[in-house]
Amino acid sequence: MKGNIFIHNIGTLITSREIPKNETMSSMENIEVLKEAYILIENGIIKKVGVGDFTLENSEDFIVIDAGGKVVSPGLIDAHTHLVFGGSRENEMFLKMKGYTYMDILNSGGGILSTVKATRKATFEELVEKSKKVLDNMLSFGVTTVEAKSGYGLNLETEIKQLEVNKKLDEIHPIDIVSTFMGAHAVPMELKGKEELFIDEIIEMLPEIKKQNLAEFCDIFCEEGVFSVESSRKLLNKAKEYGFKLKIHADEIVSIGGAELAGEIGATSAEHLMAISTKGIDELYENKVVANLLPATSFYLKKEYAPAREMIKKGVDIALSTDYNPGSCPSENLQLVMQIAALYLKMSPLEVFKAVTINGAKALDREREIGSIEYGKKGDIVIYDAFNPEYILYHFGISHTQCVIKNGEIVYRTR
Ligand code: IZC
Ligand code: ZN
Repeated sequence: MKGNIFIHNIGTLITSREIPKNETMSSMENIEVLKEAYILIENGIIKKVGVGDFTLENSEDFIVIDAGGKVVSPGLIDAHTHLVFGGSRENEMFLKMKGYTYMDILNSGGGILSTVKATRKATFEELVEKSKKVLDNMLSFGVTTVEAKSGYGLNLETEIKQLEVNKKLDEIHPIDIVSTFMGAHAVPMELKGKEELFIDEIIEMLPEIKKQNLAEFCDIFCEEGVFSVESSRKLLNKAKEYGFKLKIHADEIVSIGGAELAGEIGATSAEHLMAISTKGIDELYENKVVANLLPATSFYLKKEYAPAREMIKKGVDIALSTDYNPGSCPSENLQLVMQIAALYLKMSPLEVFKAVTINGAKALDREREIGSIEYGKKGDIVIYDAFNPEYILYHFGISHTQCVIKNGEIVYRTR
């Protein structure tokens, strides 16, 4: 029967179900881990999770998988990507080596603006084909849900085209797509120097995007030299009125108060946060904003890493995502992000797994449906070719995925 799977002989099952904290755990280590466990999925939904022996009745109705004593986790969640775009920007990598910064390149009409040109030119079908390949790679790393932002159109027509590509991908690919409208990604060439005017244009796009039900979240690149805190406040408050949930690219390069704004407006998540202030950390904590950290971007741009340990000490919920995009993170490898987080953000294995499962779900307001292996949630599961979680973080640069199950069906398998 479709969506019926029984997985047994699981050596270590990271269910990511949140459990009460005790004094030996950090604020991010309170997730359940079971030994010698099994999972029963019926009609795509998790029906039973347990340890020890379990006799499966009517086993002929189920696909039975012996996990061989290996590690199993919920399907991974990549809660921040710029998935859909035309072209690529390998030329910038070598400009950066000559000393040009990300912002220098953007200010001279390259960077985001060169991707805007290529995305405006690309057809709907071209964008679908190109992004589908990326989703296949993501799936091979164990990812079963992806957030995808627009923001390479900077006009209504192309922003809608990008969001329609998201919708199409959600229909044709096993990975679930969560759509974010990010028209405020950069000021377009044709309005250079006219940030306020452009913000008003973006605000005018909101009702159309909402009417066509093309995005659940609204996001903005709040950064020195891109969009100010005032512009971000204006746009995001309007978006809230129209019923969008909010995200904000905050304190990536300079600390201008983006995290504080995330707290003030009740954003679901704040992204990047490499330059966050202590006050910003307090605001995230007090307003229950998820800190969505993107350490592969720090790695790629050779920049500071976000102060994850300070955030964890305060009690902030951290998610980890790729930031997959053609400029600052041309990689869709979420397992590499996990490995970088362990090495450079100094996160423990449980903290890392929590960040890419249940906290990724919180960053997308999906924690009631996905992100943990417990009764009633979607049957999204990863089986790793590894016997302990530490090994997955230690052996870096490869994919440890052995099998991915989405809604109770096998959608990727290496052996
Ligand atoms: O295309 O450079 N940071 N937006 C904000 C990006 C990176 C994507 C890009
Ligand atoms: Zn981003």
